[in-house]
Amino acid sequence: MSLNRRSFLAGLAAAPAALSLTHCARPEARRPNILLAISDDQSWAHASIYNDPIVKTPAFDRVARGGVLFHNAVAASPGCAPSRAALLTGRPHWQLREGGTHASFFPRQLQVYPEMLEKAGYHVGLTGKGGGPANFEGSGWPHNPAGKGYTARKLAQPIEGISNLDYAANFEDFLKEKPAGAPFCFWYGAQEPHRAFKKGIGKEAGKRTEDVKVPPFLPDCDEVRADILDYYQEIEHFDTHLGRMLDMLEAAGELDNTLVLVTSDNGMAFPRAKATMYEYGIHMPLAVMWPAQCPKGREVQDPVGFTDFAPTFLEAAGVPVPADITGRSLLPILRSEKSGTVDPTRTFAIAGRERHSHSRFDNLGYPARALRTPTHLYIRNFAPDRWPAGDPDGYHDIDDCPTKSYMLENRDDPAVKQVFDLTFGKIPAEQLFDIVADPYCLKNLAEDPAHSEQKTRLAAELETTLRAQQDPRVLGSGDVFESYPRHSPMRPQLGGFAQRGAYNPTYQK
Ligand SMILES: [Ca+2]
Repeated sequence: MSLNRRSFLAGLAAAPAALSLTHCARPEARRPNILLAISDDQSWAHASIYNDPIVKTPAFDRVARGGVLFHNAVAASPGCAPSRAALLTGRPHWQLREGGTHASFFPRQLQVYPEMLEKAGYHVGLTGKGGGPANFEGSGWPHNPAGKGYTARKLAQPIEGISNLDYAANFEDFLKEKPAGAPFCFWYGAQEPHRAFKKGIGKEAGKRTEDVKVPPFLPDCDEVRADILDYYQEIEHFDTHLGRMLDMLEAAGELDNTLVLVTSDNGMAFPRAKATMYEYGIHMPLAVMWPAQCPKGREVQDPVGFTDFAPTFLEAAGVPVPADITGRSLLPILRSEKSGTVDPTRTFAIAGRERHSHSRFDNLGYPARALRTPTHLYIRNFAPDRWPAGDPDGYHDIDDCPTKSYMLENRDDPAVKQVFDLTFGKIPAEQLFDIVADPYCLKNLAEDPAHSEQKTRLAAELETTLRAQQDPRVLGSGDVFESYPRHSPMRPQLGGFAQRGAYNPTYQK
């Protein structure tokens, strides 16, 4: 025992009054700050601590090492707006009416965790991309439900394809406005690695195409490898600003009592990833730390979902969790000392999708739901007659990009045709993947007799859960998802005069 510690303890023994003061001032007795850092369109595998050989994510890794690295985090949806809506509300997007739909209204009466924390005395703010895209103003919100925006500080040298916001500097401005003694809740929403990328930005930074391990659902060629490098470069931009924010908090002595959660909203904007229910669409990077309260250096296999984040933040802040929140707080996992499976009652997480971009006749979506266990992914497609990647006049549910162009141009090349058909072609009503053996979701086991018992069990579990949550999609009224207004641009060549959800100012919110 050091002399300092011995004299400190001796001092406590001699002065009981000092002990009680010390007790009151314990860091864990204070409400924590909440920092959410969310990238845009990043698949789970792409952080250095997940063993990606190229991308460097020291800030993400720092949070993981200082707390918990999750191996089975599942986005609520493979698209921005529904996934972020579930994160904000703690509820699945099928319970949120227009609020769970891409680019629609976001009902003002929805309860979101940043506003609840603000009412409880938190200093709340946002930089970058919050909830949405959605028409928040038209829904009566004073600002994005993720918080009041901080946008004054810009990058000294803007980079093509990357937001001109200096996210970390805006966080600094936000901290300066924080009333003394108040905890904060901040949403850092990077607009990276959302497309478009500056072509060649990865190579310019010294990354090498020969080092890329191309997921086998994409053609392996230089064009795709270079596209992946550009994606990595944008992830690093997100991570750099997170690192600056962590350093600021550490310098201010605030890091120890800050609950930091780092994730993305949906998978990488490549074919068979974003806007699909496959692993690279819904499996997310996730690292969480709260040094004052949570044992560090752990890796957890429990499946967790985006509806779990809001109740985690509310519980940590001592704010009652509303009864309609379906997610479960992660605090028991975070406070545990265990690695591996911490809570054996967490056996699966669920995700779903409806309408994403305007990509099908009459503005139709691609309704699907999925149940993800630590070993299997079961997907139910409710309209298998539709094209999963969008109608063939553009396959617009896949973001335009060099990889997509390459696949379209070379679709008849035998080296491309198999992966092209797999992703751009129609798919059956049920899909089952063994994601331990097949993390790229290439082999559908749904019709394999050896897996029929497994499939039946997972299908029943999904159905039971969705019914309990009153999902219109399983209750026979799924058409409601096709009826909500869309505020983002519509493609005139799709649907002719019958554009469901075309903006209508008289629509009753
Ligand atoms: Ca996104």
